[in-house]
Amino acid sequence: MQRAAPQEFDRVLSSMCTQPHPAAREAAARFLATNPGDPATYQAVAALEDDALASLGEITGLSSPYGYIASGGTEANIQAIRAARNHARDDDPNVVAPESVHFSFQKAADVLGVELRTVPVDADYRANVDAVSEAVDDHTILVAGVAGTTEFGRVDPIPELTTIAHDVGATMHVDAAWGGFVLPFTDHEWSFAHAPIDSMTIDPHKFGQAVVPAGGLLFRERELLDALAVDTPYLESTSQATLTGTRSGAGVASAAAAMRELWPDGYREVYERQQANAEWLYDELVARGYDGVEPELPLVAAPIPDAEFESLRDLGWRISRTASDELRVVCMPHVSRESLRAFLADLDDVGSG
Ligand code: 0PR
Repeated sequence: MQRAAPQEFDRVLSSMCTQPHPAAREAAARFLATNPGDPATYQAVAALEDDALASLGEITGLSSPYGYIASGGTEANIQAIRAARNHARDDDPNVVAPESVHFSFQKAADVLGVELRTVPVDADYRANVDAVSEAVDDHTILVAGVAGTTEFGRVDPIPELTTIAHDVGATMHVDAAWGGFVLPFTDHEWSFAHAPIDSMTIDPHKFGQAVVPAGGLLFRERELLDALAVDTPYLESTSQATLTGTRSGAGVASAAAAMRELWPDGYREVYERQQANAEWLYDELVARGYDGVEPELPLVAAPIPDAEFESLRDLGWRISRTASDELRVVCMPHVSRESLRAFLADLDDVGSG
């Protein structure tokens, strides 16, 4: 029987996933056959989920977080909106978010029957505060800001957005799915410690170096988590707040292990190395005449011609482009300076510069 080769990470430059930390891999293997959806039966993994939540609380400035380890950012975003909707009980609910918001918000709006109002970003790809302010009304149940956008790695003005949300009685949600494990080492105001935000998405399976699937959903107040709970009559535990039923114990155990191992020093080292890589790559691209977008977090975007993009893909580089055709290089933990040098050498071969 032929076996498929495992993913080679050398040339993966646009993914938001990475090689899991060895401790995360090992923990995942040990908990493969467990189901945190049934905590009374699988008690060891349920205890690890508490550890993982406590770590996520430390990372995001929340001393007693409510929430759980989700399947990823999509589930966490859907559930944050669902919690806000159930809590608000509005007959015509809307959600206001910058247009840079991840496409999981469209899925959420669709499954939850909520109107999604996306508003323009400013010239530097951040949520335009005035536009958000104009879009909210008495039926707004949630305002979202992104802390580390998918396309440009930008951080929205979270404190300002929080004020707008709370002025109309809406919940404030921050999507830090990708940025959450690097932002603690920057000056950005993004977390529960910087503004009275209500909920957050932060994914261990991205910069957290856990195995897939491991997302994170956090609430400041128990009320919002409780707004998700349904009764579970035949289980020992009496209610369940997650969207999925049976869940990956491997994801949960690996998230707990990765954070135990890496927070804070391991994550800081990765941030510093990958931010330096991103800035170096940006300078190299600009020196070659590409009109790059300055990396605020470890993500570089630059418009490149179709032909060059296709040639680089043909050479095996796993790269993608933004909606406006900028090449995106996401400097995840597996991306080395050496591989960026090799990428630039290939770009020089195929490019006009
Ligand atoms: N929020 C933000 C800010 C994101 O960037 C993403 C994913 C999500 C939410 C959704 O997270 P899940 O994919 O865990 O549900 N952003 C990446 C993207 O859509 C996901 C990705 C990851 C894509 C790895 C490719 C890949 O190889 O581009």
